[in-house]
Amino acid sequence: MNTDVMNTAAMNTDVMNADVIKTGATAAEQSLLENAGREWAPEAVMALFDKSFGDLVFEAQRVHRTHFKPNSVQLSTLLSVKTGGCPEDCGYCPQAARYHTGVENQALMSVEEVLKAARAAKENGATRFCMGAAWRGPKQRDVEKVAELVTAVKSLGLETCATLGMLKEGQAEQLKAAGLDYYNHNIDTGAEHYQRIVSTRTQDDRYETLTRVRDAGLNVCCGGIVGMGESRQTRAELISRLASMDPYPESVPINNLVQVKGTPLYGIDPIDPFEFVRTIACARLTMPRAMVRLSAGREQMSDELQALCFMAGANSIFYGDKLLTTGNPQAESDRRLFSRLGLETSTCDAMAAE
Ligand code: SAM
Ligand code: DTB
Ligand code: SF4
Repeated sequence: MNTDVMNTAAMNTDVMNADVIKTGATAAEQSLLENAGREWAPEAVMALFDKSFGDLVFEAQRVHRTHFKPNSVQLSTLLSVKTGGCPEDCGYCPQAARYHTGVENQALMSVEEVLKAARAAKENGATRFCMGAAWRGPKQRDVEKVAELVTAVKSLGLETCATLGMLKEGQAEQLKAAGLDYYNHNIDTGAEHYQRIVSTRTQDDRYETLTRVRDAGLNVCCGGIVGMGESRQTRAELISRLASMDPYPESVPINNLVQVKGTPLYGIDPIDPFEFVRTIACARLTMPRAMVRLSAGREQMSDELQALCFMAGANSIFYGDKLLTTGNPQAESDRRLFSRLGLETSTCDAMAAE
């Protein structure tokens, strides 16, 4: 990492400390804006994590309001279009064939089945439909079939997203040509911790796919999972790596590990909820224009914790009673929460601050 960059980021953090939190002046906004598109050293992100909770959430909320309407949230609905039987060994994942989690394998769904789910998602208010497949990466014939699914979903007027694993040369372009808007591919955690959680691929493999996705002109959806026994330092590294991508991802899902019996991470100590909120706030501060998605793990969260996440800068969720294979709050209960918090739902395009 370039030391000038590290120093700039650290200095900006000092500026925030000294001038802004006390005075409420706009210097922090300025310094954060200047940082957009620059590298964020792990040390600089760590300095954000180490702030008092109130200062951190206050600052994140302010940056959020600079770029987005403060009370709008975007809704994405997930569908597992190919389930289970995955050859990888991701220690968090219920779909890895080698863990006995009770997930039933299901072959790639037909266009009709997917359209039915996508229509229901749209009727329920989702604006983006995200199709997930339990593959290490798609074969050429899989990409062709998924391309048909993408075109069909797009024709309903929904934004499209897919998460299919590692892509080979040319595949991202094929998906883009079919009408794909976003590709989700998470780096999951810090580099060292990653090797403890996944052994069948490297994090560099993930970066290679992310480069292909970016080069094909697709929007990048890339984030991680916390609550996997990592340290704060590791969380700071995750955020630093995401924020230092040039450009940083348009969409940043922050997942709280859903512990599934049979996976190696089942039974691990859960993350302190305030630390989860801090992670959201750090994502918002370092990637001011990204959609920060409060992702997996909401079913295990209280309404109050979710409200704190929205205050810390989350402005998107997965909506619908299922994630891929695990549960998510019922749409009805989410609608009640939005109403209690005075949140309105919106498309990404309509969310920019006026
Ligand atoms: N197989 C593809 C891949 O790994 O990229 C796509 C599907 S995979 C299930 C999508 C993402 O879901 C993973 O990268 C991981 O971040 C997240 N995920 C999987 N299991 C999870 C769990 N138990 N809790 C939270 N997030 C999880
Ligand atoms: C993301 O970051 N989280 C979603 C989506 N991208 C594909 C997946 C969460 C999966 C949770 C475990 C499951 O339901 O199988
Ligand atoms: Fe397979 Fe993706 Fe699950 Fe890893 S996260 S086991 S690659 S489905």
